[in-house]
Amino acid sequence: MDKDYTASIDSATIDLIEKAKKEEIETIFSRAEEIKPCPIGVEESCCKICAMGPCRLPRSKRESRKERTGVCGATIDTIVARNFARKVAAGVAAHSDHAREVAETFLKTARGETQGFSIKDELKLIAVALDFGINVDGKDTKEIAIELGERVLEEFGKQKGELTYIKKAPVSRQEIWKRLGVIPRGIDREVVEIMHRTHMGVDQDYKHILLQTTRCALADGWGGSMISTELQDIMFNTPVPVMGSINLGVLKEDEVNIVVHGHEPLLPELLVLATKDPELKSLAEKVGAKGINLAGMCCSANEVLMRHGIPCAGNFLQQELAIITGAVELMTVDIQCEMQGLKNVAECFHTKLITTSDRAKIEGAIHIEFHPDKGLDTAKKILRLAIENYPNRRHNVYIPSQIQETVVGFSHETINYLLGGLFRASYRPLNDNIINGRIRGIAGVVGCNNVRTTHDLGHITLTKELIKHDVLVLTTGCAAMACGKAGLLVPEAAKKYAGPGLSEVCEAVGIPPVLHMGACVDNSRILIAATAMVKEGGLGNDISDLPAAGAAPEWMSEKALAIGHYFVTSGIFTVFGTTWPTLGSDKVTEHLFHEFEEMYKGMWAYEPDPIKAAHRMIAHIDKKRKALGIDKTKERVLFDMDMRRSLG
Ligand code: BF8
Repeated sequence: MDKDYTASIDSATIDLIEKAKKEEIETIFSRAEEIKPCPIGVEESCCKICAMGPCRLPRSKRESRKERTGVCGATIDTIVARNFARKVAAGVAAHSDHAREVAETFLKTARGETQGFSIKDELKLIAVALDFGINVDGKDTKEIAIELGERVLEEFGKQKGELTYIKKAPVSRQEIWKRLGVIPRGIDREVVEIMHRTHMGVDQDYKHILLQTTRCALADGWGGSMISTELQDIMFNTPVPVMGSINLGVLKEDEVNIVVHGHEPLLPELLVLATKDPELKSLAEKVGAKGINLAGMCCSANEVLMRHGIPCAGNFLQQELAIITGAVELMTVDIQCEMQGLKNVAECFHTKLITTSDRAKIEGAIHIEFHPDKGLDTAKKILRLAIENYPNRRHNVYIPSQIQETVVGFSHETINYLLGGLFRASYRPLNDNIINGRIRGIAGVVGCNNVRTTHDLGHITLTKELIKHDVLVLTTGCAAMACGKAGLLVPEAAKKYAGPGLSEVCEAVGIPPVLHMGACVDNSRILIAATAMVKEGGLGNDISDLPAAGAAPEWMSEKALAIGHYFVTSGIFTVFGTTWPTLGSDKVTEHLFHEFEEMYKGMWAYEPDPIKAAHRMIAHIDKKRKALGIDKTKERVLFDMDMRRSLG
């Protein structure tokens, strides 16, 4: 049987897809061949919010009636906008509920009610406390942390006023939001209001629905996600560059393999701690294993990779394949992006699939609920289960050899320090290199894998094209892992793939041309970095003035839409690949793609071809450079005496 090279650009992935086929194990790749996307649903021309429908309104129906409407008279524009809004709300809810769990654990930790957690980054604790207006004078760490935990939790249920972190955005951005009436009040309120407004017979003006969509998305980027990132940094340390390794080759034939998959870094942090337990180490030896090998999958992988250098087994489309190696004793899943198909795959092997969140069970999986008050005990219990399962391997184990070294962990604080130095940490050198043209601009390349497009191809093609044209790339989520596997997250990649200007800067500072900034919630780090560049001066007064753009070439999740929407409405031109969920309505698409530029100075675009997408981003970056008057390389002028006198 010929290998299917259209499924992925990653040969480890292709090898394991072949193994699955030979052993007749169903995976997302085989299911995708059998199930094709619904052509009506793909453009969102379908309304199923009441029991009089579903009303299916494909474009082909246009000829038969004057206007495409549902039975209640809702226009296609209302229907498409409602569907879009609900997707964004689901994405915001996901990130924010993650944030709530982290905030609750943070507060319990501050009060001394958790096991295995502590406040690690005290400097950041003080910085965040000050952001929240807390007076830190004369207070100890515990007092500040308790006050901060209580204040942060209030952000979720706030009914009036503004989210605290809105104040972190450039003033000009806040003014745009104020003028449009889209500043979020409380995180939960904005999600609830979308669900209400999109109920049958409520908000039926697509532009009005999209205003609330913006308010909700901003409650993610400048709310839930930002809160997650900041509190996780305080509890687990702000990332600094670390070496790590990535791809399925990180699994070990002669060790107990445990894969942590999901998003909240709470249990994974304690699993890292538990692997050092001497009792568990000797138990592993007793069952014949050479050690305990913890590896990550999806965003949990990003979290433990950038804080501890724990190896990363892969991104979204590789989750089932990790089990198909036959070498995984146990996989933990908490929340988000975990396929239910994992359960069937695990049943074909000896792998134990463990659900750990009180909000997410998978039928047939073992449920061991994680609670922070007994966190370390739970982590040890899970490790013990994995170790005891090691002798039960029953299949031919095949672990691909592919493994790639990476350098990860470029938080905003680290970039600041690396560029400016310990004593005058600053974005000045970055801004200067953009102004002098060595760096053409900045791009955020983020988001998922999508089985409807070749695994990792969009991420790598787009990213390579950007760095070749001297655009520095910041990356998170599954995009970051794709870049890692392709060898773009090491300093040597600059010489190999980057244009001459970017390469020169990267070599001088010793950084890769693609900077790994973390998990999907850490896209908030990109907002903070962009704001820091504006505040540093010389590149305009607002995020929208920066020569910058964003992309999610292989997106699939509702969280990606939430992220994209807060990028756009924070002033960043953002291009999505694979498919676009408003194509059913010309008016909604026109509004998001063009009229948004007037409103927010940032707009959406859809371009499935990654090379074309890269060039749309570069064209936007060049447009911004021109507006700033930095589009021409300035010749160095040597002043003679007369010229100097005329200056005087
Ligand atoms: O939050 S990039 S597939 S793993 S949704 Fe999911 Fe998409 Fe991956 Fe992380 Ni983000």
